[in-house]
Amino acid sequence: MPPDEKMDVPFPALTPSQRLHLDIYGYVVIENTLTSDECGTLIEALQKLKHDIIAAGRPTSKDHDQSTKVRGAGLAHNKPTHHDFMRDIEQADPLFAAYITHPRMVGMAAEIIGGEVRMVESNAHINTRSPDWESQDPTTHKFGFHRGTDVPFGSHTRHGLYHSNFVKTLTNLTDLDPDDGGTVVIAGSHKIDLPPKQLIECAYQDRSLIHQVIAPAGSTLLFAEPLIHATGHLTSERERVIIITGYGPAQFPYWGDGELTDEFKAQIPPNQHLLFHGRQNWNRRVKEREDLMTPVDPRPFELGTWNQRD
Ligand SMILES: O=C(O)CCC(=O)C(=O)O
Repeated sequence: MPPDEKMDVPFPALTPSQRLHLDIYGYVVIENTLTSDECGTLIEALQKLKHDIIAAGRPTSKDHDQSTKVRGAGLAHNKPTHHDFMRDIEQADPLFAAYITHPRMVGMAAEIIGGEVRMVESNAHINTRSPDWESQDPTTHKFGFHRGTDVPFGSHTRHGLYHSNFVKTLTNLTDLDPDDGGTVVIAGSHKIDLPPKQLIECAYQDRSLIHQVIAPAGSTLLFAEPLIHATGHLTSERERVIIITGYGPAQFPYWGDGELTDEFKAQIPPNQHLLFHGRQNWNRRVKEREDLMTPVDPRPFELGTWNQRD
């Protein structure tokens, strides 16, 4: 690929201690990846999308007819609920494309994947507490735990460091106090090749194995998808708004149900072609951190304008 077709992304994108945290636990929370103004504009755009999807009769992302969806996006579940999970949001607002192409997000994903990356899915959640929250005992609450790929297929180690071929950047746009339903994970489960059912049962027996994201707005949970995770238990009166990009190696397919319009495709600059279209090739063009102690590339990056990046 000619140099002018590569995006300028930080490498390494994590400090040594952030990298070690991810290796040990399968996740790390990075604060201040987005400013409060950036969170505010993203929340506004997501609320508008949610409003427009409801006004359009709650189309699901699985609808084959793209014309029923709202700017390419749809819901995971079409029944009215306290938890709206919006899928395939990549074209629904230029701000969402700015999140997907944010150099810090791309750089963090690339560091864990260990080479060139593409976007494989793009989602957001807006949720409040469930109507029956008062009848649920927080000490015995059961989460919707799952993993996105299994440990042996989804992971490799190089230079002593953990890598995964399916990584998410999940950014909370609202503050997450302990009652605000931040994502929960079974810490370290990204390396444990046992049936998830067993790991989940053990985590319920010893809840210290379950870690929850408690972080100010504008923090990103970077995690490897072999890590077992779920939406947390929300009991406060606040609404939670999060935005998520799933990244994979460049030769993986996009596995959402959106279809890029010709108008959107025409706006993709050459240096983001790989991120949106991937590359059909056996070569994953490895770029792996060689030493835990290599310092982070600390340059600040803005949400900015998605298709005007270096
Ligand atoms: O809602 C959350 O915090 C978790 C999202 C999730 O489970 C996922 O992206 O796979």
